[in-house]
Amino acid sequence: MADLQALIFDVDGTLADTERDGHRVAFNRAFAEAGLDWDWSVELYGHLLAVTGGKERIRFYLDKYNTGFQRPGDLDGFIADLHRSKTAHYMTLMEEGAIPLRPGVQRLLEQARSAGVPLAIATTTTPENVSALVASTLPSGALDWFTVIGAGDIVPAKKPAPDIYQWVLGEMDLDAKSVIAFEDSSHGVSSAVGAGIDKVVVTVNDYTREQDFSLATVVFDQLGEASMPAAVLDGTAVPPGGVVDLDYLRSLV
Ligand code: XBP
Ligand code: MG
Repeated sequence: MADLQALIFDVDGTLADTERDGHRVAFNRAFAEAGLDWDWSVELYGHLLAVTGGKERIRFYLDKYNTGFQRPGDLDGFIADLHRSKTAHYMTLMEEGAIPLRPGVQRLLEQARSAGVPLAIATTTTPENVSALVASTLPSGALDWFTVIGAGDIVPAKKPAPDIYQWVLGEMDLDAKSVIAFEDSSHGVSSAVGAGIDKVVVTVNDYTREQDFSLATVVFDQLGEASMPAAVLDGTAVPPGGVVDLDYLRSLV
């Protein structure tokens, strides 16, 4: 049995349910501030999540859902400005404590730290957003819990491309077969699997519940606490007591 050498976490939808009440709201505030009458409803945002990355998502919206918009000459610059404003709004939302961590996340992070199992992040979102979420939900200095944070434009191709997981594995000099990735979306699973990681634990949310997770190792509703056991939605390896802990994760590797 290989050793479990690291846990690599996605952020949006996995550490916290940030999409509907975080990113979506921040996008809408940036649009309003820029004098745009765009409004990304909860439902429309579900469609826009087909594309990862905020700048890429704005472009996808214009290409597919708002084709009549009179585009400025410098579309890249326009999108970059909008996205900068969106990031600022998102960070404000996090400072206000808008989004808690998902059940079991802090427990598992702390358990891994105590056991000396390295932690890392592989996300599509902007690095400042990761810092803001961690600062608002975990003890001071918790960003240092993560040996490596792979985020945003550090790689050119975002999930479902494998680049961000490959980058994290390379930075930590890890064998893909000795780590576990945590994801909430099929794009995230594809990215991890594409990087050679064959153990991917999924915790679904309202936006991703119906996606195809056939490449995942196991699919849960959440990571579970003793008082709130996780339900296995797909997979055969059931954690004792419904709590996804290190013993259970080691048994997967
Ligand atoms: C997360 C995303 C992100 C956020 C927005 O995907 O798609 O784009 O929605 O973040 P994943 P930015 O969880 O698969 O990494 O606006 O900072 O790009
Ligand atoms: Mg995600």
